[in-house]
Amino acid sequence: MEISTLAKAVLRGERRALARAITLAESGRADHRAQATELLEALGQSGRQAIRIGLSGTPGVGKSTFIESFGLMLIDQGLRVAVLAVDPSSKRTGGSILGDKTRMDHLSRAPEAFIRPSPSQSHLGGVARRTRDAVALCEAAGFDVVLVETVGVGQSETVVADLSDVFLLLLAPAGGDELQGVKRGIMEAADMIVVNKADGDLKATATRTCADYSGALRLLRKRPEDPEGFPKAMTVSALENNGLPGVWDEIMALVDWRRAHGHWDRRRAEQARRWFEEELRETVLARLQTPEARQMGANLGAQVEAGQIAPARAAQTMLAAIWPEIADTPESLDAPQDSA
Ligand SMILES: Nc1nc2c(ncn2[C@@H]2O[C@H](COP(=O)(O)OP(=O)(O)O)[C@@H](O)[C@H]2O)c(=O)[nH]1
Ligand SMILES: [Mg+2]
Repeated sequence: MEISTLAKAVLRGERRALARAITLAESGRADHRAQATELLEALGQSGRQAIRIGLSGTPGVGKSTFIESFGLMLIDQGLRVAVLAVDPSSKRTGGSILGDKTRMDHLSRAPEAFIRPSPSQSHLGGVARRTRDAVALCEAAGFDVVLVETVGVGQSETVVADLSDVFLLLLAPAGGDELQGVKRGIMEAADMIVVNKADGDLKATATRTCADYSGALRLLRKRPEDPEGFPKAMTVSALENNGLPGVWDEIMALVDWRRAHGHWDRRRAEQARRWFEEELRETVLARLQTPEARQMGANLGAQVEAGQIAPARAAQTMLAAIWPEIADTPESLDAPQDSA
């Protein structure tokens, strides 16, 4: 299919075209990636923006249940909802959302929804890039809200926080000591902490947990991108469908405030810059990791160990072979790593 034809179908919001476009973007093949880039460029002018909501939480906390209830509520309000997953640990057969489609039974059957499991690839950088592209494709397809779910595995929350406009941390009700189990970095990235399962026997514990986190959030450094009262903690019951409109209201209050004060655009601009820098790094590293490059690197490394060649000379020799264009300026690879 022509890229321009696919672009038009995506812009019309056709879910099959969107799925196909995401498959292109997820492909490891260089020609597919080139097509995906061409497609994203063709779609870049659409000017459509979704509200991108990142959702993180440990397995069992109720992410899928929350997304099902929350997504259906948004659809009820006339919105179109896309759900993407980031799970660096997922294998082709066991993608987190795929196994969960039963939990999202109603949502997955709604014509206003689009659900996509995590790409099956373990390398986090690759997953991050593919998810970014998938989010951009969903935006171009006219989805109003893009929910990006991640299980709390290693650095995947950071990836999701970095591609969302609003980042939610979902927690379960728990005793007092549990607070320490949440990594500080995640707390600092969260715009809202949502304590789920505030129902039945768990209701009182949920309320207490929520109060604990409200207190903890108040102790964090104040961020310029937050209005009064944020980040904030709330309780919900995804199962009994309680408190979800309140979560949406707070998200919209935050979004409106950030838009009005320039933080929305600034955050997106900063994200775009970081993605560019990452893409650059990934591309350079990929060039060093072809089988030929690895072989050459192993040989040169052995020579360096044996004292037969100076490290700098070995590096230059290797670059001259695999990347003649930049071999003259090896110091350009020496740029300081940013902390992101
Ligand atoms: N009591 C209660 N149970 C819930 C709630 N939300 C989810 N659960 C249950 O928690 C378990 C894990 O839910 P799931 O959505 O699969 O969690 P995930 O692993 O984070 O996606 C399931 O048995 C759900 O029925 C809730 O609001 N209240
Ligand atoms: Mg799940």
